Parts: sequence; structure tokens; C-alpha cells
Amino acid sequence: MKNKISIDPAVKELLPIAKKNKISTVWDRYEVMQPQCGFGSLGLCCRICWKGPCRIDPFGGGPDRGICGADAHTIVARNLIRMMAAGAAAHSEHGRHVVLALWGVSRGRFSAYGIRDEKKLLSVAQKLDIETENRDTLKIAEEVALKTLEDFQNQDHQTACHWIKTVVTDNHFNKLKDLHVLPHNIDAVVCQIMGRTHVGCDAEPANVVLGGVKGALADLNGMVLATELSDILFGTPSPVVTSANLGVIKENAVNIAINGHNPLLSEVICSIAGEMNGDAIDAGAPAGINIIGICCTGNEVMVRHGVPLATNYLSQEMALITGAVDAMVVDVQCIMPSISEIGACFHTEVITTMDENKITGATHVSFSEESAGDTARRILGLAIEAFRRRDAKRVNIPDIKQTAMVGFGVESIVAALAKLDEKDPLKPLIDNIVNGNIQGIALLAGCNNTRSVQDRSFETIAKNLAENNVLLLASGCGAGACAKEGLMTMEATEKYAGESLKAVLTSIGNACGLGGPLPLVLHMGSCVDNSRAVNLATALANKLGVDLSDLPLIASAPEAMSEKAVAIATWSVAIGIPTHVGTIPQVTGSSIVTDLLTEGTRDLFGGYFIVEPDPASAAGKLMDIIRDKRKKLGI
Ligand code: BF8
Ligand code: SF4
Repeated sequence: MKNKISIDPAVKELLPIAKKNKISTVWDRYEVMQPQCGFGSLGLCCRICWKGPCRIDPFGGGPDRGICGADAHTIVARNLIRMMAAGAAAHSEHGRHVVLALWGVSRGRFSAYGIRDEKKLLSVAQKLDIETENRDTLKIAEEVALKTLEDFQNQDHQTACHWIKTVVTDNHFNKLKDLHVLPHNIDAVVCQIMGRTHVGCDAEPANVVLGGVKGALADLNGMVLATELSDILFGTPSPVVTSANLGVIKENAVNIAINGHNPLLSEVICSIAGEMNGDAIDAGAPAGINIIGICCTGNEVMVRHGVPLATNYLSQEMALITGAVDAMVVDVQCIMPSISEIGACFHTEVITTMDENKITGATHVSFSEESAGDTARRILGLAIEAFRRRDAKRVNIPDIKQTAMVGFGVESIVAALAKLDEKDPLKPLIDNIVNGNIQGIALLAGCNNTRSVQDRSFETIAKNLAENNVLLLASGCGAGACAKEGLMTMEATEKYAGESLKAVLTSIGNACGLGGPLPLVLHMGSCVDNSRAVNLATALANKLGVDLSDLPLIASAPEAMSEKAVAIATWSVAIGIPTHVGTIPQVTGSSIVTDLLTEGTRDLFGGYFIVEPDPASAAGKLMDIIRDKRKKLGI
């Protein structure tokens, strides 16, 4: 069983230690949960009202309608779009925090923050048609924040959110407009999904799904603004060499793991940690404070500051089982509630920080933008105290880590390409796509899931596509998987890239003075940073005068798990990208919804879902799509 759990060697090393300590992990709980409910897996269980729960018999003979009369298609569609709404809400809450922080900074509040990247502020302002000439930086920032806040406030249904217009081609924007799926207000769209799926409302499955698509596009809007404004506040990523996997935990340091998604607190922890190094040394940790990242908070600080990544979603518990994490500080999303119990088996202080995200058994230190610095100091203090309680005999840090060159946002990719063609940086990339040196572009994104062997699908698909000369971008836990597997190195390019891809990555790398190729997989950041990949792809499409659906471009979330992933995959389809998921979506109880997602969306949007749990077969199907797109483009 063990080798079916994860390909991550650090996980394999720690599982017996978990067992010895009688700690149940996500994999143990998965096993206990078997067999999982068939009705739920098919999307056929409805709990939307208290006449229920109702379930539809997928084989016939049993109930074919819920008590209210909703059939399988209505039930499946409603369940699905409620997931999209939750995903959109999660990303957009994150975005709202960031825009409110920027607004505060622009009015001289929140001393822990400032405008770190003025150049980005100006480029964002231009995108939003905000005047920048001879204007005070903070005034521009204020206008950017206020215009962004309109995306949460606008009540005019005819006017789309501002940000979505910046990431799709004009042609596609009009297509989405004609289909009435452009969001006008993120909050209103999420609210509408909850309303239309209440008992006795929208029962026409295609209409329900299109309502969900609007929510998914609101999710995209929320992600773009979160990424772009975070860059203004915290800096735009640029290439940096760091490392990944649990070997980044140091025996002789106070180890603080930051886990979750929202960069507002983790940024301040990173910038203040240096101040308290002396205290850590006094407490007996000669290496001072060691900040390490998990999940997307980890990805955020990794691509911006080179903070090492301890691990990705599915193995967050394993970080605690090393016995050497002194504090795990969590904010929002994808945090396993089990961590407080596991932390309690050791000396680890598990600290929740957001008032709307508490965990029983954890210490809560309430975060607010006003007092971010003090909160960070208090947390660092708690970690140092916990370090004093650490039991050296229980420390088991796997000596496993990989080098990772990360930090490839659009700006840094364009800057790298500019070394080849200063005037027209996208040209070398386009030329190489046209001449076939690069066959296509793939975005590896999304979660880990206990339904798959952890990280295996990412590794298989990445190596397979790279061998076929596909340029690889990655984000979220997919990027974490690739980093841990050593795919973000020059060596990986040498070893796994097809000859022509290798040549292109080498010429760019050499032009940048790296003395070798760019890494095989380019780490773009957290899941909200999927917007970076869209920005890059749209820039290419605009330059070629085509739509995203015409490009040899695919996305893959082979181990998708969260509601956010459902939202992301749906907007990816809606903006025209063929999108692979390796987890069977909970929709197969409805032929109408299944056909709509895998076929109908192709006519409507150009994008569609490819469902294939086997990673090698998935890679084959994705290559077929890329070849087909090339053929249609005549290249
Ligand atoms: O936002 S990939 S498991 S950590 S949901 Fe969560 Fe999924 Fe990881 Fe990043 Ni995204
Ligand atoms: Fe059952 Fe209808 Fe209520 Fe759903 S909404 S639980 S199908 S009665």
C-alpha cells in the first residue's frame, strides 16, 4: 500500500514514524473512508433542503427524482455550481483582502505594508485605464484600489468587471458577453449562484451550468486582481534559486511553517523574522529563524523571496511529523483541521490567524492589517518558546530536498525573452512555437488528492510533455510537486526535455547569463497566479491575432481536489483552453451535465474538459490536442 500513497521520498520516509506514534494521516483516513458513497461520487445526492437528503438511483428502478421533483441533471448541476461558487468566494475573499490592504496603504494606513513595485503599479494602472502621468504614487494606488473594488460593488448587469477584460482577448470577451456569462460583480454572482440553486429555483441543467460558468469567470476575475495587486504590495516574482521538500527544515533553527494562501501575514512574518533571529539564537537555535512554506502561502513567498517550500497540500501533516516544526502558522484554505491534533503530539504550536478560519485545539492569534507587525512578532515569539520545548529525540527530518529555480511571472519570462529580442520579446517564443521547436504550452496546476498517488500524475505528465517539446508552466500544488521532484532545475531540462525544447530553453538561459538552460518547469506561483499563465497566453494570442482556443495550449489539474480547482478548471474551459482533470468529477450521474462539460462547452467557448485519471494516457491525449491545434493553425 505504502508505495501507492506518494512518490515523495520524504513522505515515504515519515509514514512509518507516523505509524509508530499512532498518528493518523490523511492517507489512513482515506482508507477508513472506503468505500466512498457512490451517490455522492456521481453527484446524485441532494441535501439542498430538509425534505432530503434525496438520492437518485443511477441504475434505474429506484427513485429517479428527489422529493421536490428535481431530476438527476438538476441535482448534479446544482451541486456542481455550488462548488464553483465556493471556489470563487475563496479566491475573491483573498483578492478582497489584498485590494483593501492596497487601499489602506494608499491612504497612509497599515504601516507594515507599502508599494514595493512601483513599476507594476504603473502597468496595472494603465491596464485599468487610469491616468499615471505626473501623478503621486499613492494617488494612483488609491485609484487602482477603488476601481478594483468596483468589481465587488457594481450593480449594473450590463457592465462587466474591469479585471476580466484585461486577461481575455477582445474577441473572446465579446463571445462571453453574448453568452451572458460575464460577471459584473464578484459578490453578486456568487450570491446569485446560491440563490438560483435554492430549493425550487433554476432546474434547467444547462442554464444552471452557465450560471456556474459566470461564477467561475468571477473566480478568474478575483484571482487576477489578487495576483496583480499582490505584486504591487509584495513585489513581482523574478527568478530565484531555492529548495523544496522536507529537508529544508533545519535541526538547529526555529522552524516556522507558513501554510495556507493569503500572503498578507506571511509577507510580514518573512520581513520581520530577521529582527528576532537573535532571540532564536539565545534560545539555543544557532541557525536562527527558518521560515518554510507549505501549499500556496508557501508558493507565494517562494516565487517572490525564495523562501524554501517544505511540501504541498497532501503532506502538510508530514511536516509536523518531523518533530522539528516549532510553529505552523496558517491563514486560509486547504489547511487540514487534523494539524492541531498532530501538533499536540509534538511540541508544535499550531497557530490560526484569521478570525473566520479557526481550528479547535490551535492557538488563535488574530490578524489585522493595522497590527500585522505586532501579530508577526507575537507569532515568532510563540515559535521560539515552542522551540525550547522541542524534544531532540523525536526529531526526524528526512535528508531530502531538491534545488528549485522559481519565480517565473509574465514579467520575468518577458525579461528573459527580451535578452533574445529586446524590441519584440514575445517574438522568439512565437517563432519557436511556429517552427515547432516548442510544440505547445501546458499549464500544470491544481491540488493533490488522496484518490491519486501524490505528485505522480504531475511527474508523469510533465516528463511526457517535456519529452515532446512542450513548454511547461506550473502553479499551486502542481508546482510544489514538480519542485519536490527536481523538475525545476537545469539538470531536469538536460535530462527530460526533447531536443528542440532543450535548445530553446538553453538559448534563453544562456542569454540571461545562467550558463545553462531555464528549468524544465517554470514555477509561476500559487493557484491565484494561474492568472499569470492566462496573461502570458493571452499576450501570445493577441500578438498572433487568434483566440486562446486556437493556440496549442492546454491545462492539466491531474490531482484536482478543492472547490477552487472546480472553479479554476471551469474558467479555464470558458476562456477556451482544453483542460484535463485526473479526478473523476462528481457529475457523471447526469449525462446532460457530463456531455455539456466535455462536448457542449467546446462549441460555446472553444475549451472543454478532458477526464483521464491515468497520467500517461492523459499525456497522450493532451499531445493529440496540441498536434491537432497546430494542424488547424497550419503550423
Ligand atoms: O490554491 S492547489 S490543494 S494549496 S486548492 Fe489547495 Fe489545491 Fe494546493 Fe493552493 Ni490551489
Ligand atoms: Fe430532495 Fe429536492 Fe430537497 Fe434536494 S431540493 S433535498 S432533491 S427535496
